[in-house]
Amino acid sequence: MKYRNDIRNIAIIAHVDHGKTTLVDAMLKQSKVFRDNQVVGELIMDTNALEREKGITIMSKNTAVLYKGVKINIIDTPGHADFSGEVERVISMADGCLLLVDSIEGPMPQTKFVLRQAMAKGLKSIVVINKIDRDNSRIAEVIRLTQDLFLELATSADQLDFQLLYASAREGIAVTELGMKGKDIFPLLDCILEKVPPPQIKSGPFQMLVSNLDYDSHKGRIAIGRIWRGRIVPRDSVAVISSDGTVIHYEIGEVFTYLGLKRLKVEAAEAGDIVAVTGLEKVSIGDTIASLDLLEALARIEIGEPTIEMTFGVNTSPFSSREGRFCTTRQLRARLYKELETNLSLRVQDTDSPDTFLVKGRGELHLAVLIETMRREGYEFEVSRPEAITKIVNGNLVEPMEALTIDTKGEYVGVLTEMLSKRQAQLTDMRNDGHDNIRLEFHIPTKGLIGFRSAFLTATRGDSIMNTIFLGYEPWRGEIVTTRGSVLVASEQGIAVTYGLNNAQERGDTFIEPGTPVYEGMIVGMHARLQDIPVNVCKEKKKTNIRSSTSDIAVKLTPPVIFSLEQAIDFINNDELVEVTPENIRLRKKLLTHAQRLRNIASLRRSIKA
Ligand SMILES: Nc1nc2c(ncn2[C@@H]2O[C@H](COP(=O)(O)OP(=O)(O)OP(=O)(O)O)[C@@H](O)[C@H]2O)c(=O)[nH]1
Ligand SMILES: [Mg+2]
Repeated sequence: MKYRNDIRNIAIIAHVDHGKTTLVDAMLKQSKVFRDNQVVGELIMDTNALEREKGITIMSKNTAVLYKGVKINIIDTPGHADFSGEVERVISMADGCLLLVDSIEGPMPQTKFVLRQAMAKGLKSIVVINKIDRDNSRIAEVIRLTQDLFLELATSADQLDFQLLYASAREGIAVTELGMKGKDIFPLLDCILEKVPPPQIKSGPFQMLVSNLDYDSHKGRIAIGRIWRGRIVPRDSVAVISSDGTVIHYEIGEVFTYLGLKRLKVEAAEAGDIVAVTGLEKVSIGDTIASLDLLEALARIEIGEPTIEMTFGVNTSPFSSREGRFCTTRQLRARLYKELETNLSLRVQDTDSPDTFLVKGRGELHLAVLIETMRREGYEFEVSRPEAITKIVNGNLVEPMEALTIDTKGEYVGVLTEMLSKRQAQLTDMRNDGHDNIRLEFHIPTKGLIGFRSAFLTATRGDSIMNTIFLGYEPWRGEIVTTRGSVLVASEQGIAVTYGLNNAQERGDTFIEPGTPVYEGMIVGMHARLQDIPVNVCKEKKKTNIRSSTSDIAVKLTPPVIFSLEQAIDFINNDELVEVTPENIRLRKKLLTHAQRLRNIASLRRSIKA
């Protein structure tokens, strides 16, 4: 077997926020891929608008640096569990991985998940203890926990032999020994050259696995992936082998490799490199592009299954088609099915109702990001409450289970355990570091996590962190009694006014400002009692001739509770919907009139009795 020493392919993997994208910044900046006066900023690879807003990576991306004459192809991956599919999608392009571990948090659930992925693909690991600049770092313990993790996951002795480095991605330094004074990131790059095996070159007819797709309005569809065998030049004749074995012939357009943030047009590329090629009109992630001389498909990319589902439907509210550019069933359907091309862990299904689609994802954030992206593109639609996906296995109903890790303070432990026990969680571990930092671990059905995040943030005043990871399916544990209170529902269509809202505020908290257009059935507030209350928020004060000196003093409303999209999805019950438009997020009852809702309750009661 031959190797090419001029390339290394690495994936950067870790738990969310452990500093992957910041480390890529340091590598890009110090390897001088930018002009000296170029302003590049931070988290350079997080190019997507939502990534920048949320401060997290959502999609895996490729870049490359040149160091000592070697091109290091780098794949930055997301660390949030909801985007695990992105790690699975790209990991097979790499020969080695940088596993980042935060010097305070230590290995977290997603650290384990991604390391397992890397080991399964036989990647060589380099462990980088990151954020060593932070006060209170507990490096010795973090190393011990990381070693434990390797012991737990390794399936062969050589997987236990990992190189250890220490870094501050933010300061752009890495050192091989603790206590050394770092000045740059080069020790890490040297380690990559030394420890990550160079890619093998298999000679023979061209063969490449497509791991990503991109689109360019001039060049059309761009297929990105690693060449496993042979070489490619522009205008080569190739075939795309798709999942069902269909073979389509194409002529390659252009061929690109990566350097920094650019794609460089090249005259040829060879096995071991990561390339982008144009000219393939129909190609999907997971397909093999092969030379016509040997039509051999590579193993397809395996992606874990989705765990939650919700419906996306055409907007049926009285305000439909006022704010969106794309509002029809046809447009919604086409957009959802198009998403499947790149969002591999997503599933879309038609339902009995032609206006409604069932969309399945890896978690609430996974679906919320899709909703937010579509709304910004101009789509208008309505979504239902997310539900855990249950299955029948050997005749038994099973449901997804997750491990929930919470880092909190002693004062919140009581309220958290109480909230979680109502959601069918079981405490599996509790550790106190002696400084009142407490880590709680729970085993919880996915259904118990729906709506939990907002309650958690409120209960701990934003002072704690929670993480979840999918464990597997277990027997169904029964319904969870909803813990949410009821809502205030607009009883009339019109414009909300201060007087009406003030009356509503005597019953509970309101969600809208005066001047907001409302329709009958729209949810305008919440309260703690059991039954929903219709309120007329458009009601004006009766005009009288007699001026009363006290009642005319301007009423001061309590500021409304405004939900983010994720909070809105978290909040609604099964008989409610979130209406999403480019301009607004409204909550509504599925049945808009009070009479319809009463009839529905009555018929539900009858069917329970029967
Ligand atoms: N103190 C300190 N903070 C760091 C360091 N590296 C990263 N951070 C901070 O940690 C936060 C998360 O960094 P990112 O680089 O976005 O983390 P990530 O692993 O790419 O996160 P995801 O892609 O969302 O999984 C940012 O606020 C960084 O500034 C470091 O070495 N020291
Ligand atoms: Mg990142």
